[in-house]
Amino acid sequence: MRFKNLREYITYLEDHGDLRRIKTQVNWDLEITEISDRIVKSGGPALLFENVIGYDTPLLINMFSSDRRMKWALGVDSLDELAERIHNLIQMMQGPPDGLLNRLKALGQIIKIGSFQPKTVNSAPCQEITLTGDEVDLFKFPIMRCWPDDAGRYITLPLVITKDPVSGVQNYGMYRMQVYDSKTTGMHWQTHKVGAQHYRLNDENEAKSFEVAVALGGDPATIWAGSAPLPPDIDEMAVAGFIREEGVDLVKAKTVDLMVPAESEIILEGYVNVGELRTEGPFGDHTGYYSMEDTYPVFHVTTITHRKNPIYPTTFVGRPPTEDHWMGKVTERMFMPMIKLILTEVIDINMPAEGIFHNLVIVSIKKDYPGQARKVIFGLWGMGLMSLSKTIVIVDHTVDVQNLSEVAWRVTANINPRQDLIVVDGPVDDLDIGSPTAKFGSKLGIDATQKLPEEGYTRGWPPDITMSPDIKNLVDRKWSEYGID
Ligand SMILES: Cc1cc2nc3c(=O)[nH]c(=O)nc-3n(C[C@H](O)[C@H](O)[C@H](O)COP(=O)(O)O)c2cc1C
Ligand SMILES: [Mn+2]
Repeated sequence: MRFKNLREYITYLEDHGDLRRIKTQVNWDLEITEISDRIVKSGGPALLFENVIGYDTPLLINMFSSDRRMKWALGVDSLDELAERIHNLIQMMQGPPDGLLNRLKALGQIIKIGSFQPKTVNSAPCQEITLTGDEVDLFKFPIMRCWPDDAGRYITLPLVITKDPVSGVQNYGMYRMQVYDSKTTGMHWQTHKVGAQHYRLNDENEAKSFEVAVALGGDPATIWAGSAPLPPDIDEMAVAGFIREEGVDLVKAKTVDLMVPAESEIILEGYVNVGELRTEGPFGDHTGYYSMEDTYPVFHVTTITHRKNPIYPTTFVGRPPTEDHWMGKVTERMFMPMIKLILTEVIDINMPAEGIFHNLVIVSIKKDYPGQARKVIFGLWGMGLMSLSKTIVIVDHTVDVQNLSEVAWRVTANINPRQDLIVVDGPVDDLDIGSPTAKFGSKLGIDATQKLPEEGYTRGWPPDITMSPDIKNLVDRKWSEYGID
């Protein structure tokens, strides 16, 4: 199923018993977090709060927070299906396929992908209502305060749209926004993110300010795409189109020179001044800790457009797992084929919820030569946002990285700590709490593969214990005779 917008997705979830409408009055201040956190931790449904104190606008939360909903949101049967499609795409690009039939197939694929590109439309549901001047008021929407020590109310599921001032290519990133007052917010793009890069490019070009638009709501693949760590010049909307197999409709924003997803619920238009920084935070973050005050740019909202009866989409993060875990799992699956393109020995990757993406990356490899695990560790530390991985664990291909019990067993059994741990210094995630200074710290690589003689392991790796197949068959056959169950 493909969704044109958030409404269609909500209807689908409701039809499949995976959405609850809550008509009881609730407070945007903390109460919704507590309800949603209980639901997310128990694998419950998406929630549509229809009666938030002081608001007519309904609030949607937990729309992605299960494996099943995440797959529905993207219109796929499994996340590996998505990885498979990317793998095929990469293969197609790698060289001309032999034979006329294959060539025609490749041509067909390319044409198909071409039709998934964003399309420009002239009128859009997200522009049914336009608010300017004094009408601009962010408090028209039921924006949550998530945790007791949060500095204020935060927009947590925005698609922040900026333009590279040199190439003109737009970027779409999900960066939370602290609401300072009715017309200004923080703009929490971290150092290593493309929004921050656009800010720096504008600074280098001596621009005084630059335009920013923020989309809230839209079809679920488009919302998700804002969280994908794509290389700067890869268009998130093309990726969203590729996932849903239909181009995303874009419309020109009313007052800024940026294209915004036409089917959004709400669009904020405005600007960021270069050099204007303001304290942002504390914010109860997906690390499970508060991210403390820091300074970030300020977003000035000059115009708001929205649908006639908008729905406000949001999320909260906190002690894992929270909704962002399921959003991140898609990234993990989708990026595997691209990682394998360079690190061909990689078999599987797991970034478990407890490791909130950058704290723990477990990788299985097909090891063929000495030192190969180290090659993979350093390769990942040189690759996009993977460079921020604090702990990388490498195991052999025989280990199921998705099984954390198996990983704990193999890793602790296999390592000789003095030899197998690599510690290096480098850039760390802005949210890292372990490094004594922000943004710079150390990282750990663990080589838990079987060691080879060339790696100094000369006493012969012991074999795994497995039962012989004939005895297994015998016991299978006789199982009922034993009278055990
Ligand atoms: C719910 C959620 C909230 C996020 N909040 C932030 C944030 O406040 N700041 C940030 O830099 N990244 C945040 N991220 C991660 C970015 O969206 C992600 O790194 C993405 O790659 C950014 O887009 P970019 O690569 O185009 O910069 C968040 C992700 C999710 C799923
Ligand atoms: Mn991007």
